[in-house]
Amino acid sequence: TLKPFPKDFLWGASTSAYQVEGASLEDGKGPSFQDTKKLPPGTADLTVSVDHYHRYKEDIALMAEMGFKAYRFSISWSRVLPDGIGKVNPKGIEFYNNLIDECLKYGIEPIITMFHFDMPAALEEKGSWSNASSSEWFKEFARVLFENYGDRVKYWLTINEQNMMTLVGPLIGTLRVPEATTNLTKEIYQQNHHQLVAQAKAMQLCHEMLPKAKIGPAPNIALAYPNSNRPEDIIAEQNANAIRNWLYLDMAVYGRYNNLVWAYLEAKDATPTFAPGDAEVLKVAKPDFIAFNYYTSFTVEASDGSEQIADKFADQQSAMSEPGYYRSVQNQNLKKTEFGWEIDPVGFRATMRALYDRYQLPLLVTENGIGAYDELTADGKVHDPYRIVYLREHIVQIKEAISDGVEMLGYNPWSAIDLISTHEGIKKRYGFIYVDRDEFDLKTLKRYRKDSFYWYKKVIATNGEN
Ligand code: BGP
Repeated sequence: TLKPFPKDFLWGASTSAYQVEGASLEDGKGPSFQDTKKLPPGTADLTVSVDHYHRYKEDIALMAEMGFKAYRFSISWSRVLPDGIGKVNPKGIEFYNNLIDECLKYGIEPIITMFHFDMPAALEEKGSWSNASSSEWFKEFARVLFENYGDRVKYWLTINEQNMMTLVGPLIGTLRVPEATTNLTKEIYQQNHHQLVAQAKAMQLCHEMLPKAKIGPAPNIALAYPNSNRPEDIIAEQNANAIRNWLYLDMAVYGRYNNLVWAYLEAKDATPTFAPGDAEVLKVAKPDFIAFNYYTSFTVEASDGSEQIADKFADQQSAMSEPGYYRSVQNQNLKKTEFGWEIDPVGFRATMRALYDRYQLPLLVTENGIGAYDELTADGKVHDPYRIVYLREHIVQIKEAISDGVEMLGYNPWSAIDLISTHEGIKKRYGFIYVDRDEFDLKTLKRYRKDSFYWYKKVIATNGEN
């Protein structure tokens, strides 16, 4: 028999600011990269999103009805600091004060992501993460958050999916490439280094200012599998795990660059430059837990480097390959979602075990879920059995992992409410709560409870036994 979930397990769900809030230029908010970026064709813009900014009370009430113990959301940097640095926007501070208080009113623990893909436009103009001052900008932003919300917020996440920004930044759209760039890999990993330092400074500051708070990184972690038992594929699998996963967490936890990644960067003449003080803060700062997003596993085979990739960032599969190190391939054992993502609940268990074995820190799941074309029926229902199946299968694997001895803090799937997808607009829905809007027609923006809403409510009420 499997062990039960811990009594104080943080059941909840996630969102991010630009994907739900809207009010993109209201009440003094400065534009962020999300407001100025070129949208993927045929997708909604983020001026209204799902209007969480104005409807947060109704939304939190629905989360409370499901029995949420936690709500993971992000703070829009440019709502709080319209220029990214300097002047604070009181209305922005007030909005998150209200949001936090609304959660606490229902006993919902706010879990705050400090950065979720939305660099203030004013800092984009200064070079974004390529600017060596970016870690200081982030530290000062962190200080504003800790000063204003630290009395009530216990769980902090530094940077959402830093590894995805590094590996597939051009696909997410978060990468800024300065004109003078001659070695793209070097530029990308220098930006990555600035983010690692930014994270370390925020973790250190958090522990100085808020001794009771807990803070951790939130990368997207998916264990890499070898496509066969060919020894060359095992080497590829090790390369893939190092470059995709361990780089980020080895640095966060042990304060050192993973040796396989360092060797890879040396081969590309792309090792990052350390500023004075970087090595020390990276060494000293420590996370209290590891948060991670998991949607699918990752299968690779050996690559001799001879394959020609015309445009590495043309699609996710080639973007996730590293010629000469590993090639991303489809896993023939797995089914896929409507949007082509492989479904691998057992890989979730394998990922939790690997993370805990390697780092011995409690784990917090900050994203997991299935994007689908949900349909609102004439009588106001949304039948989403595929979501219930997907989430149930993944929750069972958390139980397995707990029984394997892994320390789990909580589960916050993507997403609490329908929101604008990073690549596909509103048509790719993830929420327990349906929002009545189309890509280009805002309709009523009314909220509806999906079938998965009632199911998740039972899951939480029974502490995961349902
Ligand atoms: C993660 C991001 C989220 C969210 C999710 C689903 O990478 O942290 O912001 O978008 O993936 O991805 P998508 O919207 O592309 O389906």
